[in-house]
Amino acid sequence: MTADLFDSLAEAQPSREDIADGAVLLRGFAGTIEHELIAAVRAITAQSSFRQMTTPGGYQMSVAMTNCGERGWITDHTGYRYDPIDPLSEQPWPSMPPLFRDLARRAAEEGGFPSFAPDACLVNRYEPGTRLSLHQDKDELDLSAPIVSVSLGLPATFLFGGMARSDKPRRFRLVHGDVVVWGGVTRLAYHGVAPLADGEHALLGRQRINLTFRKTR
Ligand code: MD3
Ligand code: FE
Repeated sequence: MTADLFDSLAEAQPSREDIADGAVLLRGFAGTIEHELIAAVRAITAQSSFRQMTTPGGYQMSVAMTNCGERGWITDHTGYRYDPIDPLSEQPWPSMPPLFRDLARRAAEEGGFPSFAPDACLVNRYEPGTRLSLHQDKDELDLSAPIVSVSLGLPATFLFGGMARSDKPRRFRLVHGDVVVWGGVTRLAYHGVAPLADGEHALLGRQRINLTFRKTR
């Protein structure tokens, strides 16, 4: 069976897989609303474009990012933070589409976290060769809330490490439509994304888009 055929079968049959303590992989959970999600991403980026941010250490990230919701994650020479204003447009971030909110809430519930109310959605764009090095997400005040991630476009190899940066990461393939709920002790695990392999996605072309829903306060 080809990888593409396998992916389409997986999308057609949503499944639930526990991948770690508090982390649940919902294969194909977002597949049924793929067109609406992509249209919403386009509307968001028309207001707040994708941009490559620079870390406090002076490195330009290879992944391009934007946000929607009440606050957006940004990094610059001063640090990392959630800010209500997009520094590029100098306007508030686009509001979070109800479709996004509902998807995140339904997924979190499925993953065992009822009434998840995200106030921020970070939108990451990967082009072939781009990667996200191992890191922890700890800029959110309420670490009892999960993070919900939605993968669209080209498949990626997700690196899932432990509580120490030196723990050898496990590798997961995440494909278009996959949703993961990251909660519990997993919330502070190191994680990243391996350099994106080149390819062509039927709806998104040569890119992968990842949405992460967060409750930041
Ligand atoms: C596990 N994004 O935006 S999503 C990020 O595919 C980020 O773009 C990756 O890491 C991406 O911060 C991974 C999956 C994810 C997100 C947050 C986590 C996994 C996580 C937080 C804790 C543990
Ligand atoms: Fe992260």
